[in-house]
Amino acid sequence: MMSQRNPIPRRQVLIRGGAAAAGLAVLPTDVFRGWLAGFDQEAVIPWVQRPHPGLTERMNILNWEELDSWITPVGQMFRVGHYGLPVIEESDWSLEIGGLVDGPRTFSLAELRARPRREVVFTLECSGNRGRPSFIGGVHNARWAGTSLAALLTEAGVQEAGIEVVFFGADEGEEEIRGNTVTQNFARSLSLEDAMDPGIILAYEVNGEPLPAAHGFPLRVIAPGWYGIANVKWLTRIELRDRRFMGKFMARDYVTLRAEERDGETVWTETSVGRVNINSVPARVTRNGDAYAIHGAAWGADIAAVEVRVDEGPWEPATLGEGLGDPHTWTFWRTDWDATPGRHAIVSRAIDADGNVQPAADDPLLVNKRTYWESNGQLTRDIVID
Ligand SMILES: Nc1nc2c(c(=O)[nH]1)N[C@H]1C(S)=C(S)[C@@H](COP(=O)(O)O)O[C@H]1N2
Ligand SMILES: [Mo]
Repeated sequence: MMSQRNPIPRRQVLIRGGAAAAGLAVLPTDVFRGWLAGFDQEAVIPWVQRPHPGLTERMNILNWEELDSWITPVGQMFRVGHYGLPVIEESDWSLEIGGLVDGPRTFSLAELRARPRREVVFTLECSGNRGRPSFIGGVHNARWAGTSLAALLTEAGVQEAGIEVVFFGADEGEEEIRGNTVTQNFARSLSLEDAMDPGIILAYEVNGEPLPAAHGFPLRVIAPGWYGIANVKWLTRIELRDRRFMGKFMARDYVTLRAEERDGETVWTETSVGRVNINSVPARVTRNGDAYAIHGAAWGADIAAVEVRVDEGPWEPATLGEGLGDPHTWTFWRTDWDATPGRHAIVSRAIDADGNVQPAADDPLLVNKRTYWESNGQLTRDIVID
């Protein structure tokens, strides 16, 4: 579905503007703390488009200009809860495994912690991220620790008919479904095949701390390669079923509606939001003396290259840094920029190991999409250089 990569044009030498230092807006957070080696006194130049204060307040979305560590500190992680925040006491909590298994059972948190420990760094992105212009910080990269889901399922003995693994959270809400008002727990599922991916863990720690309440205490699913919605927090029950699960967050919300053209005919498709898509953003522009640099992140695929374009200039390759080689974490990138005074538009595009290119904002794949989830188009951000 994505276009193939074009040859990278040769770098063009732009004519530098002088007096760049005059009137530079210096943010309080702009002391560069060693993101990529080389500079120790970089100032961040703010984007024209400011983060949405309401979203920052409500969801704690990432302010890209403040991003200075590859691992997102817990205090800077965005958070989502569709049914509010359930507060769970460890002593009242257990995890149940049931449905089509030979050995249904419950686990205390201590029993889960006693199992083999697995750690994974994972860039978790809300599938609604980038769906609205002000929502561009719904992503974090954290180190999660827990225990293997596949091992637990294998031990429970999944029966022949069990094809679907449903994860229930403790959070619940009232839903109106075809004239019925019912109280439901948050739930998402994976096919058994997907759930047996050895990379998926049931996590009880993030960045070395027990999960904070907002991020799923005491236990959550961490499914590298899947959008945030699949990473069920406040997990209480895992249930094996004999047919596809069609709960609200599988089949009513988090459904992507697209028009696809086939032989000149429009076919409307609806798919459940699931695996992540390739993405990148320009995170911040810095100045150190006369030297400007554009820094960003790319994720959602095995990132092989990132290219950056300023105004109507050529696409220029960025230098890839931390995270390179791990398809489940973001890869940081940077490129030097010969900035000239005035307003500039900066856009990035990520390219994966198979040569798939992050779609342009006007790619039919995105233009023909009617729902806001899975908006992974190239992001253009504006900046003014004095
Ligand atoms: N139980 C439960 N799990 C949930 C959700 C929820 O509302 N309830 N929201 C999901 C969504 S939409 C996202 S983007 C991620 C966000 O994870 P975070 O809050 O740890 O950043 O949690 C997912 N897991
Ligand atoms: Mo989400």
